[in-house]
Amino acid sequence: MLQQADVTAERPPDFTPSLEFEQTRRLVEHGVQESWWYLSDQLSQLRKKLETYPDLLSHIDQILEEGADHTRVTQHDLMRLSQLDGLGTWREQEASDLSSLVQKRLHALQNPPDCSKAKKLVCNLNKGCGYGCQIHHVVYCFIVAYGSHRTLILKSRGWRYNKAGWEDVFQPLSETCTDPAGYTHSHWPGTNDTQVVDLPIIDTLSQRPPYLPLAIPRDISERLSRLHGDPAAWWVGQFLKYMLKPQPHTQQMLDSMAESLGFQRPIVGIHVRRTDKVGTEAAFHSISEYMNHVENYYARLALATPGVIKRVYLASDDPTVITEAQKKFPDYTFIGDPSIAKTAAVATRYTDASLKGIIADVHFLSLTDYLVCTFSSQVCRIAYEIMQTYHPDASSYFRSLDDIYYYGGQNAHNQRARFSHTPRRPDELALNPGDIVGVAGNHWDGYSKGVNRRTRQNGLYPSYKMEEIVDIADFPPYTEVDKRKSGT
Ligand SMILES: Nc1nc2c(ncn2[C@@H]2O[C@H](COP(=O)(O)OP(=O)(O)OP(=O)(O)O)[C@@H](O)[C@H]2O)c(=O)[nH]1
Ligand SMILES: [Mg+2]
Repeated sequence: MLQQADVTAERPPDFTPSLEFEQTRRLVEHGVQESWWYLSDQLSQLRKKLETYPDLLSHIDQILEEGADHTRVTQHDLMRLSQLDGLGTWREQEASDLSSLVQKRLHALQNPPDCSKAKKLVCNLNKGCGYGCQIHHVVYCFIVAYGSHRTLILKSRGWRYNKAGWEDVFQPLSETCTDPAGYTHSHWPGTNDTQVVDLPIIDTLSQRPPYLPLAIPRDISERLSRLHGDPAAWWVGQFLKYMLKPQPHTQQMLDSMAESLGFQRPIVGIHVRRTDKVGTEAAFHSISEYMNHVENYYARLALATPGVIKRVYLASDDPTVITEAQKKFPDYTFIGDPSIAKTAAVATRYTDASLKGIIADVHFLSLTDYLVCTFSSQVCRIAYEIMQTYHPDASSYFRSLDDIYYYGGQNAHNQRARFSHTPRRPDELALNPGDIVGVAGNHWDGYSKGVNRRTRQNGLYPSYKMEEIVDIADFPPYTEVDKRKSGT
């Protein structure tokens, strides 16, 4: 978190900001960021056209440097504003209350009074893909379990990362109910009376329920939209919080690594996904690209806390990245273990040692103050989702070099135009206020790409004129659980 240690206002009793106030505050934060991305990209383009005019070049470089600083100071002040008048203490309390509410519901769902009679949803961990993808697969199962009010039973024997299964590294998803047995069985969706339903992977799911990601439950939607800038990521994070409770020996491994690596905050997390991913599903990005954003983060932090040690936790499946980073950026302290990256190579990826490595990397990435990575990788998206469970609202504590946040197999992600837009180039969308746009991505230069659902036109549009549409779905009520005292 960018520190605001000097802002300590207490929360007045019963103080809650309005939904509109918090949404507008976040729009301003995004607007400042998008404006600078737009201007700096335009200036860089102009710079390329003026390469034969050295005087103009140095003037443009000066604008780029000082403009970045203008932006950082405004962002610093906006961060302070988000803490003033009791907003900071309200947010802490609200985040903690909402998380407790959801964790209590998940605990009740997973520990039914009589397992032999409980409605169950069976999920097989062995999806043929990497750890990040498999964890997201289990989250999807868990969300469907919550949405269909069934206890999630996880089958994990013969897991490609660890033959002994999930419980060898993480605690079981239930203290009382892990048996898939039942009187009646069916494939998804089954009927209300079917006791045990088998869930396929999201890729082949037919009869998709409306509550798949990025949807959040209606009964907490207003509180969550007020609290958090990315409610869908917060919601997914709550499932990860419940699921990824380490077994004692896994916890010991993480603790002793934290000690031997000297993991300490403030720290930025970088995830560099290479090997099988590059050239197939994502582009190559040099370490300098990641470090530009790390520099920017530390320049902003220096406004509040000058002179901090610039630490970076560096995770990768390419063991050469860490030595390269240390050589090229000697004023940074890089923390990371090249032997972990070595085990992440495709040839040794599905081994016990590799599993420990990826658990540790995701854990430490999620504990950083800011993430620089490619959201095309599930590894970094999981770290971002878990990060949301450690802060009241860490929705802006990241910079992705490629995709925006998404969930594999998600329902449509839409934005709404707040203002009209007249295209200035042939590849730009025309927008009327209220138009719904299906988002494909952000180009991080002031423009996003997507489809205007009214005109069916595909193209670029200015990100600053848009607002996010939070997908709100009906889930079953958990009012009986909410009424119970904690711990029962
Ligand atoms: N230890 C470690 N392992 C990694 C790292 N990056 C990738 N890996 C390994 O490579 C696997 C990548 O597969 P997935 O988890 O499916 O993630 P992805 O390939 O980035 O994402 P998709 O292709 O979209 O599924 C991980 O699960 C790890 O086993 C890293 O930074 N550290
Ligand atoms: Mg993959």
